[in-house]
Amino acid sequence: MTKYLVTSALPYANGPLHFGHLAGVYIPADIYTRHRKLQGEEAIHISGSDEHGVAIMLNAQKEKQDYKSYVDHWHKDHKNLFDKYGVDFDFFGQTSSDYHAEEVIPWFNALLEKGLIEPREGKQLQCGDCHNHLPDRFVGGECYECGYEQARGDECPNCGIIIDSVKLINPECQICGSKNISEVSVTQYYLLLSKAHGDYRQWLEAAMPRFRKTVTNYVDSLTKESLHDRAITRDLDWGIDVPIAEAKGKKLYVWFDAPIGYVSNTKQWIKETGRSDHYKHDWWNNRDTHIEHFIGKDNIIFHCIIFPVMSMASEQVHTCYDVPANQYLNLEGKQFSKSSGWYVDAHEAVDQFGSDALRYYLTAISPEGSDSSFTWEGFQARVNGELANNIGNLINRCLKFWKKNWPDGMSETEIKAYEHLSDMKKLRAKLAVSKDHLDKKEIKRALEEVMTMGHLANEFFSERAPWASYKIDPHIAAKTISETAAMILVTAAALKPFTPSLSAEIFALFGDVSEEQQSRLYQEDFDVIAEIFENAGKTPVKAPKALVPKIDDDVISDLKEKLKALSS
Ligand code: B3M
Ligand code: ZN
Repeated sequence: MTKYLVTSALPYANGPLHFGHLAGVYIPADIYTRHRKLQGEEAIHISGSDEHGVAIMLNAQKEKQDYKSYVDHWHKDHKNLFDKYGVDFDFFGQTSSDYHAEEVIPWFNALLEKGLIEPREGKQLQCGDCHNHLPDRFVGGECYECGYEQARGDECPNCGIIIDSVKLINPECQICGSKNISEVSVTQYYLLLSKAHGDYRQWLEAAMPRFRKTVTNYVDSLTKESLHDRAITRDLDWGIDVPIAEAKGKKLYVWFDAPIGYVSNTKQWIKETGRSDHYKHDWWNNRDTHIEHFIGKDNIIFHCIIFPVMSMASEQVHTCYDVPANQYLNLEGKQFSKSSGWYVDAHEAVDQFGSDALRYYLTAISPEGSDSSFTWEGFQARVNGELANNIGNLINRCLKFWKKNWPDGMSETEIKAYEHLSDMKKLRAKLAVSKDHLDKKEIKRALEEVMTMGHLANEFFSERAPWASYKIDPHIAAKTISETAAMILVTAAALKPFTPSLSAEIFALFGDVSEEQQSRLYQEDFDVIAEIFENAGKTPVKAPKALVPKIDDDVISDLKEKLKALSS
């Protein structure tokens, strides 16, 4: 049976995460893993903080903190944010930990032994004023491809190319600001990707049909002709030591060790939970495992080219099955930017609105096929118009009516009316379609389908108009109510991967509905509905309150004002 090893990009422990990260990577990966688990499949969600690299060093220095305390701080902050958003991990580790370094060393050694790593003398920039060597983001300048003036020494945020820092135009030291920069010769270890081109292309050709078009097109054209060798060591004092004597003082490049974090964190998960399976035999090297990397589009090169080559050539782990890479999410049409204040604090937002409303909207606008934009008005419109109206209101109206008129429960025929209802078949089909989209990682379309389940229930409820039929024959109204409630239960199950806490609240209205019962319902076992009604004493145990609070206009205008003020 297929097992699912879901990973989401290890966020840099280097500053706050914003909606773009949540909508592009973490919420989709969480929804997907929840879906697999609810289906009764074996699935794990692995991630952790990415804690090495020059960008982190620069910021820690700026904050006058030692590197370890700096990354620990952001690690905690991110974990806490994920908790608030209901993004669950089976394990969320740290790449600055000993267990991670231990896992990385055999990869380097295997690649060295197989002739895929060799030392080479190359050019690097050095600052003439502060005398630091300037790998990666220690230097910035103008991109030689697109002319963007704030390119970084490792990549250009504008055109996305990987930058060869010695080619930057007008380079500037990011440590002291000097433009007095010269080229020096240094020895670094290179990963000889060029040697692996043939094997890599063979793998890619087979893998491409599984990838999204956006991923395939990009990677295919980038690697058709050749692969370029890349330096994988640096002269820094923060990172994993290069494990050979001749390289004393050198550290591994952050992107060499980071993806191995998926593997080390899986191993540590097993260790800390006391499980008996093996991280390689049972997961990473198991031919039944689908390894699926959720990432943003800026991480495609490392996940679709470099890590697969490292994995194949070192024979440490199997290569991935899929790389669901998303596009970017903007904020009111412009890129998120903490430094210029074009930014919403994701902690404050979830403290104010709760996880359901935000998860709902961030999924509804998920940048799956193309870039998309978060707007406060869009958030209000979709939460009020869809989640609150379509789901919250219906539940409120239906269950209030039930509680008021049949507080001591309904009769057996009334409570079982849903069994003969043709709309239940339609609902089952919709649930199946939604799960089908989730299987294919079409998260946004899956949610759209779930919302049509709500529409169906709403239409049914208003057409049957139980408030009117009650006056003529309460027995008929009772049936309509219990039938609508049955539809609500199925919809709550369908919503579970997307808005887990809202689903839990809906189920709680019927007393103790176990996780097992919720899963069975998700798996289309509608007999559970009778069990739930029966356990609850054939009446809801709790009167519903406003499940999805409406967001007022003045709340939204305040938030828009705040954004404007911060960014001006
Ligand atoms: N930390 C980049 C990022 O957060 C990087 C991902 C590593 S995944 C192995 O965008
Ligand atoms: Zn300098």
